[in-house]
Amino acid sequence: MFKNIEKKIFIPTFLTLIIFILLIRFFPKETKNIISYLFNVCTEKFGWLYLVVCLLAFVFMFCLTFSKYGNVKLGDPGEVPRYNNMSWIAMLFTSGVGSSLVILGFLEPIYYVSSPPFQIEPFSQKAFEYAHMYGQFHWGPSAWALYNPAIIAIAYMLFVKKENKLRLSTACKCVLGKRVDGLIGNIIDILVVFGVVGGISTSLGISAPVIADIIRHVFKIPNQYELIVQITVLLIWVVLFGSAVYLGLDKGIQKLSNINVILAFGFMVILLLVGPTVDIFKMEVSSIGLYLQDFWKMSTYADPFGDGIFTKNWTVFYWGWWLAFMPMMGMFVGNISRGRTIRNVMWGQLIWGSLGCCVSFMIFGGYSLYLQYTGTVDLAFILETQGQSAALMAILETLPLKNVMMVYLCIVCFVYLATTVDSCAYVLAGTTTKNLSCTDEPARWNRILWAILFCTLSIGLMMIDGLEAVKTMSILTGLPLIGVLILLMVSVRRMLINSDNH
Ligand code: NM2
Repeated sequence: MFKNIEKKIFIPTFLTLIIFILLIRFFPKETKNIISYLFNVCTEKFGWLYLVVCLLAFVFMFCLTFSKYGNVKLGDPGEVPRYNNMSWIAMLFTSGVGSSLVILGFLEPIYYVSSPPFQIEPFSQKAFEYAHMYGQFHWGPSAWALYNPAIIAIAYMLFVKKENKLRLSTACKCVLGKRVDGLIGNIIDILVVFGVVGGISTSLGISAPVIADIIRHVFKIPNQYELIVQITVLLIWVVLFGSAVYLGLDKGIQKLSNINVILAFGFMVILLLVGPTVDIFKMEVSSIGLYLQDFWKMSTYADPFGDGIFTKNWTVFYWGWWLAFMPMMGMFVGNISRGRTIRNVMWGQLIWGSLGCCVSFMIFGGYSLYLQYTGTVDLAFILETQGQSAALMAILETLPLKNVMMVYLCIVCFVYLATTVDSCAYVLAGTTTKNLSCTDEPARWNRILWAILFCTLSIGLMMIDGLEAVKTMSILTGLPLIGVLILLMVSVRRMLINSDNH
């Protein structure tokens, strides 16, 4: 059973995570302090770097798609794409985003309106305008661009160079040469594992408590069962995800992704129709203008003369989170993109990924800002005094058939996160398996083991409580991946230039 395991990667990462979980369990206070210290160091000292690298990836993507290399096929000449467009888009979208899109889609604009960027007066008209738009920036094209170098590098290695390993280190081969098989390659893969675990535990840490609270509310389960319900939620996730694993990539993840898109779309349409439809459209039109006008300003807002709180808490956190997801998305989307051209993958990713997020923020954010603006519910106050779950429930309480809508929202979140957890575990198992070809699937026990591990980690993080700890997981694991991303960009460039000479 363990014969095919890459021990050099599996053992150090697995042990570190177990130690970390034990630390959280037995020294919660001390661990929380260390996490808080790390959050400050990363955001204070390196915040600017996250901004630069994100912009770099964005520019890189444009240069590449508009160059002649955009036509390069990630596969054999004449090969048709392995998945049809609909399924491909559904898979790339649902693996890249999870339930946080729904939860933060509703709540993030409320955080922004009470503490806006650019020294804007809280709750002013301008604050509302920016609040509706800013989430779309954090989930928009520049963020999706962070995934591209990894996707292209992996797909090129797998389907053009016919490399037999589903690993991020392999994708850096053009720069590192033989060294990818040595220590440097191992370090890259270890960083990948930490990144994936960090990214997904942020998602679980944000979503699980909120969903558990909604379930408790709908089914009137008393407060003292809070932790039990949270753990049950995580366990159901593992089961749901486990069955998709059992069915494999084609039957499992593909089907679940399609269901995911339909459910999420249905939820948005209902909200748009029962909500203030015209106001939501007005907000969106204004947000698009504001986005285009302020794109460069937002991308470079390091806030050197201010306290930098907005940047640290949001933009840097987000770029860290997207970076942490980068290896997973690179390997996963790279693997499902066989037979497509570079331009097709890049635009597909950018347009459909950003569009999906943008529509979610337009509707969810628009609805909650409307409630706040018209004074129907003081969400900002509820969010500050009672937390995310209470604020989300206050939003859902305003809907017709509120209990049905709450259950519907929970189902959407479940499926959203199951597809993400699923792809993460797939990638982790791939990274920790020896000689895995792109047509093989990593062992099921390996994938389920990872899923159980990050659920345990999330339970730990929930116990030490606090959004900061949850956010730090991504910021911290995303930081070293900045180096990997730069390496990947250089690697893609070299790969393509070399292909010219052949
Ligand atoms: N992002 C923000 O739970 C989730 O929505 C995961 C992670 C895309 C890096 C999203």
